[in-house]
Amino acid sequence: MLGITLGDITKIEADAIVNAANTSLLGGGGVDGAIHRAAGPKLLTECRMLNGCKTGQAKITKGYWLPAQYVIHTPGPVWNGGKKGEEHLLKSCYENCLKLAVDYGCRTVAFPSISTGIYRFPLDKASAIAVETILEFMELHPDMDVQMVCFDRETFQYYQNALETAKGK
Ligand code: AR6
Repeated sequence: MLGITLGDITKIEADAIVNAANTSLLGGGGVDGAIHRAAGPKLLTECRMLNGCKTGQAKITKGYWLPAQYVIHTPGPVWNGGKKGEEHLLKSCYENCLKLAVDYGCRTVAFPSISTGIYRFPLDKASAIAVETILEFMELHPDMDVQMVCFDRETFQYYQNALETAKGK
């Protein structure tokens, strides 16, 4: 099932939560900062050993003090007008996170709205890509339980609309 919720992803008791990281994987602002604060300093220690991550790819760590067992870190694309492969890269983020989740036996996975904060990806496009990619993946893995955890009402509304639209197709 794909659910859309309003809340703080650091509080979610999923097998894995996703971090909208940067390519250094060494922390930052936004949801990345919140996840590192809530997980505690050992998360950064483990991240230092990963040698970064390319945009659109994903790497996994333990969750430490988080209620989630794992954190899947993915650097989303910075929005630069849409002609630099941003949409394809954002789709890759969702796909690669879900593949990694399956490889690690995770059934419940929570995503934040990747790239729509500091990276400025337009919410209408990002929400449609996220919802369509997750639904496509779940056709092959129907037992998975995925939620989009939105931090504000505007984001929540966009993802709800995207889910309604996708269901109507
Ligand atoms: N729970 C859920 N969503 C959150 C939370 C939270 N606790 N905090 C913020 N969000 P952003 P990006 C939402 O900027 O655009 C970092 O510095 C936020 O409201 O966190 O992918 C990284 O290190 C927005 O809807 O990520 C990178 O340098 C969404 O999460 C850069 O920011 C994503 O916003 C990545 O930028």
